[in-house]
Amino acid sequence: MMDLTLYYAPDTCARVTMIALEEAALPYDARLISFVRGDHRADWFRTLNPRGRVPTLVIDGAPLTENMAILHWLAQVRPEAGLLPEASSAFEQARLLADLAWCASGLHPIVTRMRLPHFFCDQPDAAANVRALAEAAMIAEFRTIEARLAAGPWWYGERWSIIDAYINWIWFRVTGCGLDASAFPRLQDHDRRLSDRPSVRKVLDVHAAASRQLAEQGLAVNFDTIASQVSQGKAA
Ligand SMILES: N[C@@H](CCC(=O)N[C@@H](CS)C(=O)NCC(=O)O)C(=O)O
Repeated sequence: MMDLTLYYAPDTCARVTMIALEEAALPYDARLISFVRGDHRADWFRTLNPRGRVPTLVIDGAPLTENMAILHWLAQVRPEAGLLPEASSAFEQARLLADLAWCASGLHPIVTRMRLPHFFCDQPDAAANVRALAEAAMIAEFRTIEARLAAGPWWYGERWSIIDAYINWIWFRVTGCGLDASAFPRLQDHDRRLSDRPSVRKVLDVHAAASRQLAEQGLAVNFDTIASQVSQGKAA
């Protein structure tokens, strides 16, 4: 039996990793970290992940970082969980990696630009433009996903995969910061169906409880505070 520890923060992309662990039915220890307290910048955490990010999964004492690598590894060690479709050639395997890479390096950075536009320009007045450009890029991506969902309920048609959880986390993040969901009825339906999965329900409950716990300790992430700290040069 492997010893697994997942470092996560509520509502971050570590939600996708946690869903993958639940779907794989692998026991793991979930360790909540606080961005507000600066846990991710602490030396102990940097030894696990020098970039100070979640998710970080420690496997028998060895850290693995980058969501796409973690998800790919989980799909390989637990093929029976069906996190990704079976690949019968190197080419098919590479195409699955392409989808994971698109989520992590194509979609996720747009989320960050929408939620934290002030991190991407040194002119406070221009943050609204960064946000508007990011939103336009996200809408273009969602149009593609919406069109693909016409062929079946999930990204890979009739079969669910971890790509669906990744897309859904992106959806949750950007509809949660003002993107109008009404133009994307299939993505809305995808969200409803995904939320019915026991793994997802469980992880949403864990993240909600973690958010409450941090809020009670005065450690809730406040995006307005971050924006004002950035404009005053106080945030990293
Ligand atoms: N490329 C990384 C990005 C991970 C990432 O950006 N995680 C965010 C949460 S969604 C984080 O830890 N942010 C903390 C920070 O940037 O200081 C991955 O895909 O795992």
